Amino acid sequence: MEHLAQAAKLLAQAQRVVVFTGAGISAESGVPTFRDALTGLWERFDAQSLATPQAFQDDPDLVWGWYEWRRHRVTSVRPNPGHEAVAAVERHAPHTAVITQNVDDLHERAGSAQPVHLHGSLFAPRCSLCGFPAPLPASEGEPDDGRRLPPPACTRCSGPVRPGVVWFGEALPESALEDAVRAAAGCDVLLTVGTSGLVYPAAEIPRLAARSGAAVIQVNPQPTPLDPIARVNLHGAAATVLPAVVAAAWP
Ligand code: BV8
Ligand code: ZN
Repeated sequence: MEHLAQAAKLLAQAQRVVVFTGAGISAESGVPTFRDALTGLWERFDAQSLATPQAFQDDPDLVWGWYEWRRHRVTSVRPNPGHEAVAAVERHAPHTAVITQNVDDLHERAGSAQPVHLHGSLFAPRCSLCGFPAPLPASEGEPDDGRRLPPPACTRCSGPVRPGVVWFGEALPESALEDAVRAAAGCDVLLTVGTSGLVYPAAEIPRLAARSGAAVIQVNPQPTPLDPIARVNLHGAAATVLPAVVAAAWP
């Protein structure tokens, strides 16, 4: 059976669906994927060295400037038909959990009720010392080429405010990971979209679903390490493929 029709059939029959997303689903909104979120000022770094507590400790202005540039970029773009198709799955399938590795708010803005953010969010800064939530800085417009910005001071202890994301070497939020594991272990279908499947423990989620007997459908223009566990591999862009699968599953 043609791949798209096979994916649509699996989704239409599923009682419990997990949609697992990575940076690729936001690419067509104009949000650079994690690998290429390094332009201008940050070009000479690789994401894994910049997205760390050490980098923030060594150069808080450089790291805070990168995240503020990314946050403004997200604020200035819109969800794409891929995000909207994910919200449509939630409306059609009896039970759907959206688990994202992304730190943008595009799933929320497309209508997804409560996406689980395994790696935190650009929109939840907090004090790096006492953890107190910090207000989002008033937007002085996108630092287009990006620039170093001194992080704000915590209103409670004056410590430097940090982005509300999970850095390499940091543990994921316990409740988010627990929700994701529970959803993956109990679903019939896991739809993985736009992730390289390289970063752990998040990358364990689709593999756990497959081990628990779920059918994994992958949407990605490139092959990824998840290919072998996918029942159906749809090689294409999320904003094109996802609406087509949803239209075929729920005509
Ligand atoms: C942890 C938030 C332990 C920040 C992110 C050595 C030292 C320390 C840790 C490790 C180590 N070695 C390994 C580890 C573990 C490490 C890890 O997995 N490293 C990897 C690189 C080997 N993991 C961690 O450190 C994690 N924590 O292990 O803690 C611990 C435990 C207890 C107590 C203390 C500590 C934390 C990992 C979280 C890191 N934070 N994000 C930020 O955003 O700045 S990860 C970040 O990269 C993203 O969030 C995402 O999850 C990840 C990968 O990005 P993807 O989403 O997959 O995007 P990518 O660019 O890779 O790929 C895009 C895909 O989309 C591609 O496949 C492309 O083909 C596709 N695509 C493109 N266009 C489209 C498309 N698809 C569809 N449509 C399109 N149009
Ligand atoms: Zn504080």
